[in-house]
Amino acid sequence: MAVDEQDYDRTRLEQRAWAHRSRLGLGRREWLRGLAAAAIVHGLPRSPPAKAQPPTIVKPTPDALFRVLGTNRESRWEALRDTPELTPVSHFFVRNHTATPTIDPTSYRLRIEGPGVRRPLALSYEELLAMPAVSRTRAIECAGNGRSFFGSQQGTPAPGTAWQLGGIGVARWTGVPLGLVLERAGVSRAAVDVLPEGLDAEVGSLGHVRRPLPLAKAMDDVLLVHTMNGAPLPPDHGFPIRLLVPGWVGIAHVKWLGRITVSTEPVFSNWNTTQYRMTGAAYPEPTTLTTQVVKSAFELPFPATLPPGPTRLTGRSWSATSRIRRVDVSVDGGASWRPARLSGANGVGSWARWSLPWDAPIGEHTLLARATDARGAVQPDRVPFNDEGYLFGAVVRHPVRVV
Ligand SMILES: Nc1nc2c(c(=O)[nH]1)N[C@H]1C(S)=C(S)[C@@H](COP(=O)(O)O)O[C@H]1N2
Ligand SMILES: [Mo]
Repeated sequence: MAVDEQDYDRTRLEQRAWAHRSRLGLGRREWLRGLAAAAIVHGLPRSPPAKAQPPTIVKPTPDALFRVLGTNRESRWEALRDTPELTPVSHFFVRNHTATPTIDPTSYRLRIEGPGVRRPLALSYEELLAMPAVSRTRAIECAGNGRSFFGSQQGTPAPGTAWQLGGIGVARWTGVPLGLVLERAGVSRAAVDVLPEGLDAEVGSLGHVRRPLPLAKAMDDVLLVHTMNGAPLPPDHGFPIRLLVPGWVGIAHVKWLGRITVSTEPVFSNWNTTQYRMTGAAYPEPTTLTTQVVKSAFELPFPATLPPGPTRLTGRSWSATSRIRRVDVSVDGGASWRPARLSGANGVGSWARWSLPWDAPIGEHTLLARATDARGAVQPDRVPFNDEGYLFGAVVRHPVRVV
């Protein structure tokens, strides 16, 4: 099997180091000693490269939990049904433009530099772990989540990764407020933009993943994340450090963060000029993608097959900027609607869980779920097309066969 043993060993050691930490109630220093041991193994001579295809993802991604989409893995909604509000790492989607890199935490540095800071910094992993941290429960969702429905539902297919609705996960992210680090770096009043950059391989001519953030957002609620759901950030999700940019499209949450350049002029990269923009006939003035839109998903296979009789339909709805106020469900292709019962935390930027009883009759059915958020944003029946198929927020028609 195409598993890189070196990567695997390292992951396992990290997990063991963390398990020790929680079992023995160890502090950060001891935990880091465990990670150092991982780095020693990491430094051992590796076996000669024999495999044709290096793996792009480190963690196991079994077929029961994920759909393979090139270098990415989409979560299956029927598998998310059994998960609590926080998506376990085992079920969390992966979007890699290239491949998960192996980063040695002992030599890792996060550089904060550029004309917008007076005191450039190079922070070690240990220094970052020792800084004051805050935790936020937030979704990370790919801007292209739902893209396949532009084709299957609106007859205008968009190029790019053909996500259904599994390009989203919610986690408890813990890390250092970026604003705090920028202040330590002596961010100047002339600073305008902040450009975070990933340490993964360059993406062809686009270079490293890097997408500017305005200073105001960077100083507001952005985190330098080192901990996901209470454990060290796993390699596939950005170990040692990733950005959390609450409410913003997935690409903003740069993984394997190596450098943050603070500029005194607006900066541009392919990642906000040619990619991740809304373009097309409906967008005569192309706009940059920023926040996500309201969406809903049934916790069922797509398409689904169910036995006849009473059942409970379940699903989740989410919005980048507010709680979910209501969810209406149709089991007859949109002819009639009933309100679903909301449950769970339903926090801002997370998701609401909902359910609705259904006495499923034999035959072919189309299920629909339409969410309204607390600000009154409602999922439309159709969304205007954009060339790259971003932000598909229309109500999805979910085919179900009852046999
Ligand atoms: N360095 C780097 N950061 C990255 C990416 C990447 O390929 N490289 N992918 C981005 C995209 S498009 C998304 S949707 C999210 C996915 O995060 P996840 O893989 O942890 O689910 O990471 C973002 N950050
Ligand atoms: Mo993405």
